[in-house]
Amino acid sequence: MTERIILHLDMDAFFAAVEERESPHFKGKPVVVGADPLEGKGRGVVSTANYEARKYGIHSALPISTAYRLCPQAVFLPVNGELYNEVSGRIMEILHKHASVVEQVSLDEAYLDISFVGTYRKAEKFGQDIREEIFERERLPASCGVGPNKMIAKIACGRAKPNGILIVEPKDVEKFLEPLDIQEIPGVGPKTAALLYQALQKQELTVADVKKMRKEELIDLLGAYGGDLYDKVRGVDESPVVVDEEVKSIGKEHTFSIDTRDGEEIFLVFRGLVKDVWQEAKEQGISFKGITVRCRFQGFETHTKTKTRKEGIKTEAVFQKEASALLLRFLVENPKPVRLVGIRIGSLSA
Ligand code: TTP
Ligand code: MG
Repeated sequence: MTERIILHLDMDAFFAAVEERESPHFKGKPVVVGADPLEGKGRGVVSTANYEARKYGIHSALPISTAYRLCPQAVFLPVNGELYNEVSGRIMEILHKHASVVEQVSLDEAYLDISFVGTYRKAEKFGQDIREEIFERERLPASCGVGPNKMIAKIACGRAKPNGILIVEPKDVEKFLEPLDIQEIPGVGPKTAALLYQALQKQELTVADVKKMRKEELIDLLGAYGGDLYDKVRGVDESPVVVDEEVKSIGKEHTFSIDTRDGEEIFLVFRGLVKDVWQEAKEQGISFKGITVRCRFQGFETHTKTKTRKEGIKTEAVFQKEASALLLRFLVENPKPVRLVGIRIGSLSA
């Protein structure tokens, strides 16, 4: 693969930053967005906290009752998903204006393949210009990481936060990674880390420690992922920046007026969406193999599942069956109330 230059952009404390922008008198105060704390008795979790609130140990996914205990004087706000969605759309538009290969990963995060700029010096200027444009237009801080692949760009962006930019040139990649905790490598969660600690008889491991392991050892310990990890600790990651197929595909979604766990209601609405998408695809003469189902739970946690069949989908019944099976998996895996369901078709067949 020829040498690439990849940029990762991620907004700082996104939901909280939007709220601070909307209410300037929050400036300097700890702000927590998420479930209602109900004076410490509330259920649900923190969606995000601004950097001021993070000083108290508050972070995403923490029970809201714990957040209240840590900092009862913080400003606690509900999640205003529609607003963040709108802002996100405008930020993504800015990115699309400057690059054609943009992969949006979440509301506030995207990868850009900016190999076209040619040099890392120009890449730094590109990143700074984008951060400035976002700030000028939206008054929101963004951080950027730049490197030869997605993994390095993402880790660099995390280390540039808040409101910074970090460039890691190919010659510096290994030096950059070596001192980092092994859990900074994407895909190494607590379970993988525990297996590695056990194998190396240590309580903590850096990338440099894991780099000493042979490829076979890693594969024996972690299966196929061991092979990937062998590459990753060496700074190698060939995954491409995947352009969203949205323009070519058809999709529909529905936001429930009240978050619900009523399976009958969820499936009734969902079957309607699937039917609409099927009709639209027929009208446009589009045949397709891929189905993506999106589910947003209370707290704005959004997930997608995709299934691509070998053959095109020929009947509405098959489409309904495949789509429902994906949705059912969400409901089985996550007990939270559902806020939104969506269906999208992709992978168009010839
Ligand atoms: P992140 O980019 O992970 O976090 P952040 O933007 O709040 O903070 P930073 O990037 O500076 O570390 O997530 C983006 C938004 O997604 C976040 O503002 C709120 C939402 N979110 C949740 O609702 N639940 C979660 O568990 C996480 C991680 C994020
Ligand atoms: Mg962010």
